[in-house]
Amino acid sequence: METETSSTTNFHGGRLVARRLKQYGVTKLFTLSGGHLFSIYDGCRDEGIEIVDTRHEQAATFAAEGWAKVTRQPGVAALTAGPGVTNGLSAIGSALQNQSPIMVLGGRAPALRWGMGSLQEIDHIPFVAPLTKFAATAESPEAIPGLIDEALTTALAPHSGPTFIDFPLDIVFSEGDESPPAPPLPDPEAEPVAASGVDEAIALLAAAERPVIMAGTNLWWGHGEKALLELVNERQIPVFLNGLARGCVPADHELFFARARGQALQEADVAVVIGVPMDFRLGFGGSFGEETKLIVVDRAEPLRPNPREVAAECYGGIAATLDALREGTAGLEGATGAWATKLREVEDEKRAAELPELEDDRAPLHPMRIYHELNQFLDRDAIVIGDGGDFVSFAGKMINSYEPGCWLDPGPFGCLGSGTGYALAAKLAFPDRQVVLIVGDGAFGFGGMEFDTLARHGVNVVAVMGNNGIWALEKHPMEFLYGYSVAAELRPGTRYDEIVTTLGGYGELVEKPADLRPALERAFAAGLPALVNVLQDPDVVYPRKSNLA
Ligand SMILES: Cc1ncc(C[n+]2csc(CCOP(=O)(O)OP(=O)(O)O)c2C)c(N)n1
Ligand SMILES: [Mg+2]
Repeated sequence: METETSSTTNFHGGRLVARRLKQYGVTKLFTLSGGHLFSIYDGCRDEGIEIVDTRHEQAATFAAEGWAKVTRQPGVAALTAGPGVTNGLSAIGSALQNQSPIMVLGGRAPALRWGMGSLQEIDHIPFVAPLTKFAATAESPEAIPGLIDEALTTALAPHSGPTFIDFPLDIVFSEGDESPPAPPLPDPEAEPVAASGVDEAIALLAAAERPVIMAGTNLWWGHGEKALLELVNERQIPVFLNGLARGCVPADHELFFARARGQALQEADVAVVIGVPMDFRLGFGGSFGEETKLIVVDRAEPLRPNPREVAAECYGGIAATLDALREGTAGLEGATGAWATKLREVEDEKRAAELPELEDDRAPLHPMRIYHELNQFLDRDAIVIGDGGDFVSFAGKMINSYEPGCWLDPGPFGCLGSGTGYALAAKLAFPDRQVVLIVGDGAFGFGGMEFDTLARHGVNVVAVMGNNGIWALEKHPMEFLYGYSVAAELRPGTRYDEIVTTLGGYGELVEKPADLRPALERAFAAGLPALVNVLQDPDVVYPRKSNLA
């Protein structure tokens, strides 16, 4: 198909796509087949980009997001025209709210007959644009490399997020010249210190007696984990983490706290809020005390205005800004040990109160017992992925992260079904590490067929299911509010493990606590994607304050 000319080289559109991806170091394309994508596949085959095909486009798109989350390199999915793209929308919406840099490539009905009613013809751009930072249609083969440059650059630039290009069938099958080599992509480590707010922040921090740090996902996207650890160590500031920041300070660090969060954020005189919006997870700012002075550090201005007054706003490179805060407060009094000691007492007391639940020997099992057993299996660098309702809330509490990029949850968009896609990508990116999927029986329904994908591609993820036969995160609150529940039941005791076995994986049912550990041992040793289907007590209610707002 290629013809050499004196100054430029002609390639078909799909090959132009693949050549650009290769220049940027992309090694995997997550997809589900469709004729509109054939020339992109052909290009990937020629360029040595691995095609990983799933059973639903949502999973392919979540896999692209999972790839981004664990590698911090852009994840790429290709979705066929029309229903392929619409099936990917929930995952694109998740990537937008998680600020995950992904690029979605769409097939598209031919430009030549546009508007005449071709198969799967629909204009994606108007409905994809609100979910992305950039959405465009390739108008010619020559335009393809430049569009990919723009889409990947935009995906990675702060705030990072999803981008989209679709390729009309006639254009992606035609030949065109390749434009000059790909320019370098944005480098988060080179982002400069915040242009303003740093002096105010230093003054606040230097005078603080009860400082805390609350850090979230953009700390990870902004490559701020090393700078955070140095700031925490040198200034002795207690730290709380959520989202992808989990693990940026190891769970066994003397200044890492989790259970003391409510009290610490309320009583802090100064809180440094790093890379996390003050959304529902932080009570729209109300998680901090009324008197707490806030320092907000992020890669760029927040997408929504801060919901409460902020004393110092520092928007710029997270690592450079945290370094500036550390250096600017060197030699100053700073936090006293008494504050951290008090929080440690609160933390220890709350953890001690949980001990009986860890040993709970009821059958079906208590979720805390399940995690107590699982924790004994996990390596320090295990990647744990949560997909479900209450079962995952318990995991969020119980699973410790010791390294960054080890905890993947759906994030604030809260989309059930992200887990199998995330797990597929995480294990492909790190084949030698444990990748464990924590999945509710409800959540399994959205992506369970991806065990076929895992089996076909030889991706040995171990899933642990909390099978309570209900949508617990909905059933319990509805009963609390109305005294009854509807649309909240699933079939009790369904043998989801047998589905996995049928799909070519390894499955086991666990009904009693004593059987869990040996089942986990066999699952990890199986050399196949595995599901340990653990029957879980449906009457255990997760102690949550609110789940709707
Ligand atoms: C796509 C999608 N649909 C519905 C919901 C609402 N929802 C949130 S948690 C939940 C229950 C999940 O049930 P399961 O996975 O069995 O976990 P459990 O709460 O029972 O532990 C539901 C239905 C959602 N977040 N995402
Ligand atoms: Mg359930």
